[in-house]
Amino acid sequence: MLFYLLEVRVKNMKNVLSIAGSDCSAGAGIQADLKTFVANGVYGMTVITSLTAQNPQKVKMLEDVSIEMLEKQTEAIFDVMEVSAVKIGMLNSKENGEVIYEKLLKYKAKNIVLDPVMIATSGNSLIKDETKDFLVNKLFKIVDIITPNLDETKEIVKIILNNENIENIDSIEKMKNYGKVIADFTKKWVLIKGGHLSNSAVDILMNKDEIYILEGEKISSNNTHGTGCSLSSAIASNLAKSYSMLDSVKKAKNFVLSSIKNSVDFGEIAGTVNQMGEIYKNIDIEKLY
Ligand code: PXL
Repeated sequence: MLFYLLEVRVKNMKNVLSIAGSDCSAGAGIQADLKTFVANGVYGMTVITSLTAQNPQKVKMLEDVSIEMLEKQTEAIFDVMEVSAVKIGMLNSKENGEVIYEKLLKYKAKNIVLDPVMIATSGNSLIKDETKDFLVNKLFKIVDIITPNLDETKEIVKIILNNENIENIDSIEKMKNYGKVIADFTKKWVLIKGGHLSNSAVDILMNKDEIYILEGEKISSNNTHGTGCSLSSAIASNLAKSYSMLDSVKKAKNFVLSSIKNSVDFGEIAGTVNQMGEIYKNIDIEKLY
């Protein structure tokens, strides 16, 4: 009897790398990034910066990987793989930040999206203070876009202006002003995420010459763990596929919106976004295999 093995390969799939922390409950971090890559049709890879023992309520423990382990993971990828875009998430220690900085320069990495992760959804800090300075003064200068939320924007502006007394961001006007400080300082694209504004869900995309006000649908949900990670990873996926920065961000926003609308509910505790939600609605998995 003859068996024919039919091998179907996905042609021209772009490779995208996430350099980020692990969230064992898989709502955020590299786990969210990998799900985002799958849902966006790119081949996802991961370099892990830190392990966290956490659930949606609390980070119980955080441990950075060693410098050598971080170096080896990065080399293992870049030595042999084509990398069409990079997303950077949690970077706790400055030493780990320095490794990433050197490697990205060495390998001439392109399409770099930096999510300046500072605080977990549960409220625990995911970055050392000295690393914040390193991000702003070094890493920001070699990436293509930075995607801070309102609290992170405030922290970044404090560092750039060397002023502790920066007001909270409570309006679109302030988002624009603070965004301009960051864009002028870095000469890069900045996406200020306004999801935490009380009455709107406007994001502002800008660089030193252009500004786009991106209106969003505000949906009240308790299941938003992973939105920031998913957004930055989706932007990286779109850049890898050669979309412009504006289109990459707009498509990523649509993706996150549908991931929130299809979120996973864990009952009492906060739920998480479901990156595969839209796809699941359109296919019957039981019939596939
Ligand atoms: O959402 C930011 C984030 C990034 N990376 C890790 C996280 C979180 C939030 O919880 O745990 C590992």
